[in-house]
Amino acid sequence: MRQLIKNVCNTMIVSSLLLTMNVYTADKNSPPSDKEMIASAVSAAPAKVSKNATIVAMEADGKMRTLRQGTNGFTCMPDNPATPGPDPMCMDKNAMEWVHAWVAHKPPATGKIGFMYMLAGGTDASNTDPYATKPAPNNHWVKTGPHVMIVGADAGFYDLYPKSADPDTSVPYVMWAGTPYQHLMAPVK
Ligand SMILES: [Cu+2]
Repeated sequence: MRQLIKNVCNTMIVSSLLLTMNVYTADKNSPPSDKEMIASAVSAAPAKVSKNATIVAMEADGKMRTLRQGTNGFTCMPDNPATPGPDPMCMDKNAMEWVHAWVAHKPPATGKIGFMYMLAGGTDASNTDPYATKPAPNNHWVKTGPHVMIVGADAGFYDLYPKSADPDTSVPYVMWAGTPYQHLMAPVK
């Protein structure tokens, strides 16, 4: 999901990525412009998907602001600038509802399987706690490269995959196993 680690290696990769994609201007402390947020958001999915997707930004109060209306049922969200790395995502309608439920601490709808792209990768504070914002002594950051996610499936689906607190992120694994927000993280590279 969206929490990101600050370490030298990652920051260097991120910086070069951002330079290449023209996502940020020279001043990284200023909030990104709508144009920059759109450029970040579309990097999460294949070009033909993100081209026709709705782009939304999450405001500080958790509300969504639409930056661009789309037509293909996908919604893309830019990198969260509060976290030091790229973590944009593009998702279908069911996954969008799932994200809303997660942010609101509400149970996700049952029987609504959703699909998300995170082709720019992501880093999470914890593989066990959906609301961790930083690593704990026994619970370090989880880094995942470009991946896709299946959310909202039945428990029996997730039972097919590893649920380690310290997962091998180079193969499919379950994040936040046993919580209402468990989901499959499937690398694509
Ligand atoms: Cu993810």
